[in-house]
Amino acid sequence: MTQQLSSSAQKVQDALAASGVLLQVVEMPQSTRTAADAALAVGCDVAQIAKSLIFRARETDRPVLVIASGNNRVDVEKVAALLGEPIGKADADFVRARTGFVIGGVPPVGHAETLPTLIDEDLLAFAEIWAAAGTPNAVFRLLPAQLVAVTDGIVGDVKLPTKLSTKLPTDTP
Ligand code: 5CA
Repeated sequence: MTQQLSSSAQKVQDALAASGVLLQVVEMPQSTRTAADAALAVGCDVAQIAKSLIFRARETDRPVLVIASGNNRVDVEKVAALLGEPIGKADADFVRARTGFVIGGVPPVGHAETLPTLIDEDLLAFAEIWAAAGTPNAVFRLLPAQLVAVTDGIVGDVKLPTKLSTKLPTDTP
């Protein structure tokens, strides 16, 4: 049985179909607004959630899409170096205006305009991953190679190094 999708989720489903991939958007009863919510809802590791984060290029004012593994934080300096332009944070209004989607549902495809896209290389290690599909409770499952193909993204190192310890040496007894 095929479920009736909300219009935002249908936009993502249509964009996927137009790319020629057989992927199915699903609307969950639970929230998938954050990576942690999405992992809980679909029953995968949070690292397998492909977070679609929008940044704002400082010189050209264009939106930039960074797709990161759910438990990584994005290093804006690394993204700027790959892009060749400094970037800053985007606010909720900018995200909605330039992608056509609200934060918590921003998908990797189907945006109002074509976005330069960078993909966290850590996502390539998984057999399957999950991405947002236009609303805070819509997602779809895909292969990492399909994410690269449908977004035409550049795969690279975009993550902040993880802190090994927050303790100062003086904390040690
Ligand atoms: N649906 C899930 C993944 S399937 C999802 O969209 N998760 S997310 O992490 O990609 O989206 C939430 C992200 O939106 C946060 O990581 C954060 O970077 C961003 N965000 C949250 N609140 C704001 C805000 N007020 N302004 C700008 N960005 C925000």
